Amino acid sequence: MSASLSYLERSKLHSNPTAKAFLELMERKKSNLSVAADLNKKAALIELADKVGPYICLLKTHIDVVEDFDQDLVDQLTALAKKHDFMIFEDRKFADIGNTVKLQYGSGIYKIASWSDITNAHMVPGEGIVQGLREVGLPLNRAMLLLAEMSSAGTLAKGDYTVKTVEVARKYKDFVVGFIAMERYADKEGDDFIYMTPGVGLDQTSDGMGQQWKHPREVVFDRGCDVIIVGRGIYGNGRDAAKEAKRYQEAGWNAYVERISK
Ligand code: 5IU
Repeated sequence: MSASLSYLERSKLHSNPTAKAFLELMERKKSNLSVAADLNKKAALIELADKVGPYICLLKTHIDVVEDFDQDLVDQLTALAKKHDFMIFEDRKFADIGNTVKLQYGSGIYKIASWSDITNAHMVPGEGIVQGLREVGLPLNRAMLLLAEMSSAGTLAKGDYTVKTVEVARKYKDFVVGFIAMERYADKEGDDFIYMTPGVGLDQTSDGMGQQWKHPREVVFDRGCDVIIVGRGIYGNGRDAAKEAKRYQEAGWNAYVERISK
């Protein structure tokens, strides 16, 4: 049901302020594109964020790969998020018990909760992981996604694991606002999850290391997902990142418009 509603209509169904603001932002900017900025130098990451900023709704980071990380990087990224109107998603994939993830999320060098609008976690440890992250994130108005599936070949996140993950998300809807998933699951009354999908490419289907890339239309129109996450398709192989981002923004948005008008 929610696959046929506009992002703006769906923003009204959320109580989580980040989810609400994110869906409004997507509509305002006409973008369901997230760029996966897997770069290991601060300057390169800032340059990419500035180039693709006008076309994206969400910058996905792996902050722990940045060799020269410092607080100034965070300050610059959050300033770019304001300038270009996008949100930040630290793809941390927490995977420990509740008490440990609380520390990993709120403290350490990165202090992820202080700057990342959205983060995510594996369900392997059980629902304590959500309770731990929620304790830190909710007072800061943050949101999280659960990893219900992965894009890589041979992933163990499937079947019953995925079903149980969705059940936990329903229990903590004030904080768990969506999934990393490869397709949209059947809605239950009151569901409106945001589906974000990595493994998206217009030109190639595989990287030879297990990654599998699908066309944006397959992801958004056929499979009903909401956000396409694109990395190397935009910045790899000396590509013109701004030009590619525009191309992916249009492909993702057209597939969404087609979906809600069917
Ligand atoms: N990513 C995946 N698959 C997954 C999950 C995360 O590719 O199932 I969860 C991340 C890894 C990388 C980005 O940061 O999404 C995809 O980048 P490429 O478009 O360059 O493959």
